Amino acid sequence: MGCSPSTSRHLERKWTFRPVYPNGPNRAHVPHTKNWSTKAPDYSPCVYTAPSVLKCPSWADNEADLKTFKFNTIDGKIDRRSFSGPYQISPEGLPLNPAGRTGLAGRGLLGRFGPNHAADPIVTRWRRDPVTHEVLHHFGRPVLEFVGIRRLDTGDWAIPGGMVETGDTVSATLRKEFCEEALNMNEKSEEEARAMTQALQAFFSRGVEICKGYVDDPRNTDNAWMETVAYNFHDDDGTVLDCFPLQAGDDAGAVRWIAAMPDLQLYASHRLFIDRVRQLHHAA
Ligand code: RP5
Repeated sequence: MGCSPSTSRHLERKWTFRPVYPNGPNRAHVPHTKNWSTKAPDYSPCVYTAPSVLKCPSWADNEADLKTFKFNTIDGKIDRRSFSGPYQISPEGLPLNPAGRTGLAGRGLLGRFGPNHAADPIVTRWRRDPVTHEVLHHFGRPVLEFVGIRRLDTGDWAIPGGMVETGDTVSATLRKEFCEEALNMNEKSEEEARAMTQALQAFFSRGVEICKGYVDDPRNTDNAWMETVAYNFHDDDGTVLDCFPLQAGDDAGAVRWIAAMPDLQLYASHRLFIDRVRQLHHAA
């Protein structure tokens, strides 16, 4: 099977896989029934919020204002609703992870108490023979490939998603994250960036929703968790993306087209999203 061109800022980097909390606390043992409605008297997780979050950057909640947050609603400009429906609040006033206990309390590396909303653009095309341009098959089914990035934090391959910033829409975030992480738009001139955004506008307006909900992200804690909206943008004849060479940017260490095969190992719940895209396109 032919390899597609890919570029990377960090090809020389020696990749290792790292846990997201290498120097942080160990996760406490999670009882068999991690559900909040089941009492767990011995459950006593560490409370940990990373110093970078406690510094109160614009993307994080200020812990001092905790009592004023309106959970399960749109709180001013911040959407604190979960795709899973209303979540419980602890007697201390902290949101409780709808998936249950995680072994770690506090926010860890996440900025918001409760749901932290992200968007994941799954950009796909058919894998083609580099010479004949014929679509390649595996056991009679066409092979899809998607644009994946290597995360700088854990070293995992992932979909180039990112957080929905306050005031931004999901659709704007999908395009922005792809352009920043997979096309290195932040390093382009204003003119180039504008041309790129315009050229991709139609492509990014034809997305198909793949998944909306809780993500099994390694940063999740008892009081803060990731939720995402993943969309598929498919370049059926490969002509749209051919005009844009991949180049890693922002918090992506590398970028490439990856064959969407069933045995992939990806960050968080991303493999599940890719499986759904494969089914959608009746791919191998
Ligand atoms: C995952 O974290 C989401 O699916 C999304 O891909 C990503 C967003 O976080 P950052 O990449 O901005 O750290 O749970």
